[in-house]
Amino acid sequence: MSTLSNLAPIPELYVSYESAQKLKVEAASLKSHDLSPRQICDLELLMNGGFNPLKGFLSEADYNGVVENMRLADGQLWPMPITLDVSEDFAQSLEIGEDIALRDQEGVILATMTVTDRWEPNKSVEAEKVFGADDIAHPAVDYLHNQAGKIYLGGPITGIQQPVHYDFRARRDTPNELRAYFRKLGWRKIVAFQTRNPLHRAHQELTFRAAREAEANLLIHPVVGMTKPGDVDHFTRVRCYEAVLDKYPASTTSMSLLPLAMRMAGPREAVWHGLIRKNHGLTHFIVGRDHAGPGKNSQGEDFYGPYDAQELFQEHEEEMGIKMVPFKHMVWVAERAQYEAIDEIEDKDDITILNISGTELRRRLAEGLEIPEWFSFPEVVSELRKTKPPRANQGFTVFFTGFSGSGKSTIANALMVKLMEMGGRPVTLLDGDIVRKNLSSELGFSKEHRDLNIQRIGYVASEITKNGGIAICAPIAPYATTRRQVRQGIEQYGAFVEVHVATSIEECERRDRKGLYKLAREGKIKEFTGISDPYDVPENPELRVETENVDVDNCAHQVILKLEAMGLIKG
Ligand code: PPS
Repeated sequence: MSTLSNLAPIPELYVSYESAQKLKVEAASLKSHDLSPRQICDLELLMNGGFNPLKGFLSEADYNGVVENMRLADGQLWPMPITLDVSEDFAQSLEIGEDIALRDQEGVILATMTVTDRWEPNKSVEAEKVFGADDIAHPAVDYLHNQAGKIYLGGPITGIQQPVHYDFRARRDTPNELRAYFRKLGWRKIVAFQTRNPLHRAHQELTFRAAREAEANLLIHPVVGMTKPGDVDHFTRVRCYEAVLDKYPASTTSMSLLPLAMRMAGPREAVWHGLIRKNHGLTHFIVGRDHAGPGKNSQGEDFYGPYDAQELFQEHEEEMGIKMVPFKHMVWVAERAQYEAIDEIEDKDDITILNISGTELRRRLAEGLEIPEWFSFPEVVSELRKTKPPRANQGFTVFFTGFSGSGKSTIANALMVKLMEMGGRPVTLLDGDIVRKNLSSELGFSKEHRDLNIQRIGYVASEITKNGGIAICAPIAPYATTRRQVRQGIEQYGAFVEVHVATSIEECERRDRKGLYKLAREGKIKEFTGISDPYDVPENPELRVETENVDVDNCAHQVILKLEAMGLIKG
């Protein structure tokens, strides 16, 4: 394999500017699919050649090959299913051979696709084969089962325009733009560093060494499409990267942002990342320990072995045409005041080795503790502190759930008053009845309507949490899956504290404060939770409060104590 890039342009799926203008008008009358954020990322890399050799969303035969053995139907290596998942209704409304318009979230037509294939995938098989387990603790498996549509459409794409980005425009490059840039600078050997995290001193040291070892230039190539839920947002990260970039020699190091939607698929993802980088004109790629690892499975174990990604990459390196540079685990040696690769240190017993894990870093940020200079750059730490203030200054949501008449609203009201008395953050109460009056007045109590109601509450609470406020929600929220979705939406921005108000149905019916239970028993109110409609008891709420023989003030106080224990409020 040559270690020099040929840097010739690679094929894109866009039509010329003139044809695009014409096609855009014609496409307005086609049936259209509104792309999800992940599909927009996939489409961008399909259209600009980042996913070369793909010419569109996978056909059924290509999909089967990719899932089974990482190969397209014609035998080419491709490890990740790039599929267009849609609803059953939309899929059924189409004829095979029909062209559809693909729109972004504002309705702008980005591309058309000729639908050649339509099938219902076996998602459990996809999860097992591609992600290693049918376990929703894996973010991509969760997406597959809980967000992706039931039916996949496949077919070639005709690109009309790139998705619009308003942020960091000068830092975004298509594969051909990067190739042209490398050509211009005369760079023929370039090592890429993939990352979804802020860079600290150890990263700088290891990328620097990787480039030196490969005698190559360095491209910091962070993912800004979609990363693992809970990661530092890309706005903050890019500001951090820009600060770190100044520490590298400008003549040999550059940075470009990649609009990729990661799947956290470990070994397969490493091979995928390699192919994408090859398409961007790179010759070498740094693969670390547990590359693109998704964290722990539902048994608390790692999904993949720490070196699985390196092994799979190495197996396919020759065919991929991009060389792996294995990532060294760098640690700070206090006595020598420098970073060293842990496996190269011979006098381990005589020296002090220091390291701060990602978890420890998050803890220090959350608690406003010191982050030493040997670990990171002051500019990076100050950026991180701005977006991740200590927990006691972050927004959060308290989500009460329980039967009608269980006492949710009363406790929620008492909690609101106590929090307002403490001051510091704005507090909003989203009580079941208030929401039904102001946000959900057209909804009834079918499963579909209840879910919609809870999703609306979750959305408002996530916005409040994101902006540093406290949201107190108090709906019945009878379905565990919907509560979990709301939790996921909120935990990106702050804590989600689920409080199960565990008053028994017998007690609620005995109290019957609104007289509704009587009417439900008489059949005058249908679908009544606990009487004629289900309630999934929360399995692991942050707090369960009993209300029988306990006064409201005490119940609210239990919540306050929990919030204090979680570091969300100061005592
Ligand atoms: S849900 O399931 O979360 O969307 O319900 P929620 O928005 O909290 O609304 C519950 C309040 O509506 C009244 N009500 C009913 N509850 C349950 N089932 C049926 N069929 C029903 N019909 C009306 C009831 O007063 C609930 O108020 P709370 O505050 O929970 O007692």
